Amino acid sequence: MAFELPALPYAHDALGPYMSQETLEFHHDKHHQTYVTNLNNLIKDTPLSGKSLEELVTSTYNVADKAGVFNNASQHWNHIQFWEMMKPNGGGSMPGELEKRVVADFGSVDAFKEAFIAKAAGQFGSGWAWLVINNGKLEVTSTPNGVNPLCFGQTALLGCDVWEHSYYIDYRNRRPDYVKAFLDNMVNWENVAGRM
Ligand code: MN3
Repeated sequence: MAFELPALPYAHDALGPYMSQETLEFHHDKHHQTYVTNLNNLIKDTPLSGKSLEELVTSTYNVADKAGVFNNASQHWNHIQFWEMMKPNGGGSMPGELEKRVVADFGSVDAFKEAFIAKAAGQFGSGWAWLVINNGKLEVTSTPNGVNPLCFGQTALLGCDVWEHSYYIDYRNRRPDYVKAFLDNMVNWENVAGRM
């Protein structure tokens, strides 16, 4: 079965002004679609064609002749999570059980946000910033290109796409402003808490 681009869980203009309709039209309809199309073409009529998306990501990570499959499979997985991790009128306060764990592992919600923005800003070139559960503890990490927490056996609670295609139309080169708006105005914290 070929993979398919999932519909956005909200209208293209629903995240404005923090993420514009134009950004979502390019990012979801064109960039994400391209990963899905490339992935389907790469695995068609190969032994990989029956595998789940998660299996494709973990079994091709760091496998030299499977880099194309890995890049497109991981980016397909990353973007599915990314769209679900946002909602119109997002941000605001976290559900209690998530906030408790954030405070326990980072000291405060503000300290977590600072650490997340710093990781996102410090990722050189394209990649992702993550809030993960690693060995039972919350951590912020960043990964290059399409690499994601599945590759390291971590649970991804939140991921922020810091490829320029995710913010350049709306924020130009101001990546930290985009990540701050992501945390304060776009994140669906109920979805994040549900991943624990
Ligand atoms: Mn992207």
